[in-house]
Amino acid sequence: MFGGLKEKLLAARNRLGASIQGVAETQAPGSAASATAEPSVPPVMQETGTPAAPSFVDKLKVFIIERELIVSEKDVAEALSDLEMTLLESDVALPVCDAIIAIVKKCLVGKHRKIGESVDALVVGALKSALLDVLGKGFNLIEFIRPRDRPVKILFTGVNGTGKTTTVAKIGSYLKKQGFTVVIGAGDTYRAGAIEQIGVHAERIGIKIIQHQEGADPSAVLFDTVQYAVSHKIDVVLADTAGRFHTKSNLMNQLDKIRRVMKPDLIVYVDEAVAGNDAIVRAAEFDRTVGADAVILTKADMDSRGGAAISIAHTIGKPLMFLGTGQGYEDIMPFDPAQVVEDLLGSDA
Ligand SMILES: Nc1nc2c(ncn2[C@@H]2O[C@H](COP(=O)(O)OP(=O)(O)O)[C@@H](O)[C@H]2O)c(=O)[nH]1
Ligand SMILES: [Mg+2]
Repeated sequence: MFGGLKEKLLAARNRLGASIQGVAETQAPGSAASATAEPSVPPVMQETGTPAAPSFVDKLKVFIIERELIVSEKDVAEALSDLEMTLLESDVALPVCDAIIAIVKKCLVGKHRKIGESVDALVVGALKSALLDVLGKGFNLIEFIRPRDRPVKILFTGVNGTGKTTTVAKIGSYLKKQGFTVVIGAGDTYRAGAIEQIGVHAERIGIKIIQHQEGADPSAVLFDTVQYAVSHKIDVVLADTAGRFHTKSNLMNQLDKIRRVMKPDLIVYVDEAVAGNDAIVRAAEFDRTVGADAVILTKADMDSRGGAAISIAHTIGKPLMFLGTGQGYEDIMPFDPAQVVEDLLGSDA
């Protein structure tokens, strides 16, 4: 997941580190700093027995800041513009790139008195703060459900084929494991085979489903689902819906009716991570027309660029709640910004 982005961030981190190391060397009288760095690099033994050259990151890690270091904007300008290109190539939205660059710059430019810290730690710290800032806090579904009146009604929306139905099943299974009772409403009455598809999922995960005939009014199905949940004291209603494009006003009106009839506590917008910027544009449109309280990005397992996941919370101002990571019911993970940043920058890759 996001392997391409991880690799590119490592390269950007190296370039930033190299420019700061250059500054430190020129500010150290007689290049004393660089002299202290070299001998402490342990020679890494390869399987052949010949010592391998230490990686660039290793060199930066042992390049310790030994005296006050002053970094100017000019010193890091080139490396920052490389970072910007890296982010744009990874499908990170432009305003998010700008926000990341501004924070990294703010962290790096100026006086550094952290004597004893490595140049690499300085750079990684700056990148981490920037990523954490744009990723926001995430959204804990369990904490959302727990204190609310029953049933807690969750409506899933989005375009066709992005993984809504699969996600409804995954969330159903996840909530069941957490001890909640769940009912699913088969609100996609539009696409041929959709009712059967969600029916098969529901049976496999052992969750009750409420369904009408193909072509029925989805508002009526979901109204019945809520009634069922009320009379059976079910904790959570998961409402599947037909995929639709925000440009089709009749279908968007239908969604509006569903919203009025069902009165969801939470509207979840589902899209696929692989759609990159398209997912962000669509999410913003859905949020504007029917509203969205949280986002799920599916197919993160097939997405190497990571741009949508990095950009969506900052761009539309709604938290990313889960990432879909495969086709199985277990393949869903709560989106934890700290964990994602750790995965992207934590080890040397
Ligand atoms: N690799 C992968 N495939 C997924 C994921 N989520 C859904 N899919 C697949 O995407 C396809 C469309 O899913 P579906 O739930 O029918 O989408 P819907 O039209 O939005 O309801 C199916 O083949 C799913 O198995 C995911 O996280 N990873
Ligand atoms: Mg579906």
